[in-house]
Amino acid sequence: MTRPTFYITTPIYYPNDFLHIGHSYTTVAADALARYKRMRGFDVMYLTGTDEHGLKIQQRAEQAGQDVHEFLDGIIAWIKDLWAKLDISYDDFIRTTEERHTRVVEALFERLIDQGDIYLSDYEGWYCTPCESFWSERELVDGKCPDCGREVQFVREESYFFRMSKYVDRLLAFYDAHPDFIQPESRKNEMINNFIKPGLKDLCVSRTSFDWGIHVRRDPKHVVYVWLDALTNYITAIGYGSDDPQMQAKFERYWPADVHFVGKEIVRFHVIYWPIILMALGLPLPKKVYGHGFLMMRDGKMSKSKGNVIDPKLLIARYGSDAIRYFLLREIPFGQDGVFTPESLVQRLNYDLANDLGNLVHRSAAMMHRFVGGAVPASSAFGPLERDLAALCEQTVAEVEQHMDDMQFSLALGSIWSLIGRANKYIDEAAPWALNKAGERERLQTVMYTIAEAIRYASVLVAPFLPRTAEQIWAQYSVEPEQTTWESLRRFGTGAAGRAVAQRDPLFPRLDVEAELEALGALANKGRAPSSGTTAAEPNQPGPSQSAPVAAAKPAAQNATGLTPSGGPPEVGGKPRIGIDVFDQVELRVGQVELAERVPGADKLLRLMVNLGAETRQIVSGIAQHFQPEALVGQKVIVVTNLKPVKLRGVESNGMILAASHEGTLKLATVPPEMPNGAIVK
Ligand code: ME8
Repeated sequence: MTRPTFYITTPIYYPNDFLHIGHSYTTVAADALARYKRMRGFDVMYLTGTDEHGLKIQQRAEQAGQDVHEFLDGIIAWIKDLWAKLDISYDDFIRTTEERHTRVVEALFERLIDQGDIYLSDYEGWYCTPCESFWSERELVDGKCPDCGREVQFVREESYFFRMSKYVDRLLAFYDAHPDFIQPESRKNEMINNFIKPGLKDLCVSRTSFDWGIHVRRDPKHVVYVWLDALTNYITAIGYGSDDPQMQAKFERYWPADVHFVGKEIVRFHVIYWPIILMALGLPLPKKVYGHGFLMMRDGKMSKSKGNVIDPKLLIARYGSDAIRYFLLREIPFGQDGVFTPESLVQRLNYDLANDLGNLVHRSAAMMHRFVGGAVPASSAFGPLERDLAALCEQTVAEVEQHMDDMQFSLALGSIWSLIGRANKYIDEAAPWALNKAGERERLQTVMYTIAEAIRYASVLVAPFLPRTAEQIWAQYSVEPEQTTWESLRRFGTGAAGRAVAQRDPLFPRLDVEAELEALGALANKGRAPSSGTTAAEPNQPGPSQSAPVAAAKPAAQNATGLTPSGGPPEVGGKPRIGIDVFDQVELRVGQVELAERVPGADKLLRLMVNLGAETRQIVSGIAQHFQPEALVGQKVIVVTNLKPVKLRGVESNGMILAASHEGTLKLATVPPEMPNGAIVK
């Protein structure tokens, strides 16, 4: 039986500079999905690569005093080394300077001219070199590029154009027939309203003002302009236009792509121009384009000139690749913007990785040695506690599958971490130390088996996200390969007994918050400039083994939590002063009330359904005496989104809304209506 295929791509990045943590974000997300799909039995094709033509690249090579090829080879080696360090499991890496690509682009350009889809005309407009984008006068903001705010140049030159306008109706019909094509859905209206409704302009697809690119065969003073060149990588890489029958079969096998992952700024090229190019070539269109949000720094978008770029290799060297992968995928709901703060990184590493997962694996191994001879014992019949944990394990598998289908990595990790939390709680409740003391051997063995089985579930579930950690746990707990498959998670209790368990250092060290914040501050903008001329790949220096502590932990609990030690500044309003890192633990987002109703039998409580962009949450709020429920519907509110869920009068509340209170009056804290649901409040 042939396996179903899954073809996933990242953008091909511009190698005009070293990549930063933002590029790593897309690549890590695609990697997690590719690994997950492989575990689910798909024949996966994961493509990434580099977009190597254009004026910008030519200029950077000149600045570096290098021949373009030499310049590019240096950066590409650096990029491949980055992906190796981040454990990116791509199946192919395409460079647009490769012959397999250039030859096909040349041929298809000729064909599109012959077909009348590409025609020669004159171009006049404003050009932003860093963004490789043309803008009309009307689109400029204060005379500058609307995307990056930099200077633009007026250009007039003979150019070839792609007749986009001819395909607009077919494109809109395609959107209608494939409502899931553009994800998240909110981006679809933006595309239609901003680019299609005002009248889709024909796209300039050649330039004569620079030389570094694929030349038009019949008119070689023209160089194929970068988006036509770039987008077609998705088909040339898998064999489109190849003479080799094996490559042709590969194209048939994988095309159309299942999903293109892109940042939101290039969604437009992927959902308008790319489908139209494919229509002109008579090819099927990709199934999905997912436009994720931006990873920002506190002071806005990352940029070298602002000095707020962090070199991902330095982060990996300090914390290990899994820690960085985890942070990127857990911290930011896929589709939304998110802010990278050193505080949030350190908190995630300390709480989720060191405390929750690391501690579960570590303390359990120690107990295996202390109580049951260092091997997983056989279990007797499960009691209620075990059945409860078993049910959660099986339910978590289903939840993760659903979230992965929706490409919601942070939610998938959230589900897995709920399970890890529950497993830790199970240990506290089942208290193996007490069973040991009381000599209840049979029960003790059942408990220790259950712990090992929960750890096996967690390790398999985290494997797409944290591949090294999964391998480490499997090695430590001697999990046989056939028990590390997704299918091995169908029934709790099928994991083998008798496996030896080794005692190892903790998987993740607990970090000293202050020392790390200082170190992270120093890491910012430590990326090397390509003009340094030393662009050859560094020797592969893997990060520290994840088991090796990277910083000596400072035990001072007050410092670790950011509370001011006694003798610090005076208290404010009765509460002690806190450090920014404590405040940063609170996640506040903009929400909109979609439903409000009284909780039966509770005169103070309202049950609200609040839309947070990526999800709608149920929140129970003690404000019923101040508001009519109907008056709240549609209101923008500020929600504390990372509170642990609680039950109020039997109704689960998953968050809290903020309100100001004064002398018995209560007013909701709100934001202007134009702030989108899910926006961060800080
Ligand atoms: O646009 N947050 O290349 P590029 C999240 N060559 N993602 C980010 C990011 C950030 N701060 N910064 C970059 C190009 N990215 C073209 C693409 S595709 C046919 C041609 C990621 O080097 C994100 O995926 O500017 C974004 O779309 C991409 O890098 C831009 O990479």
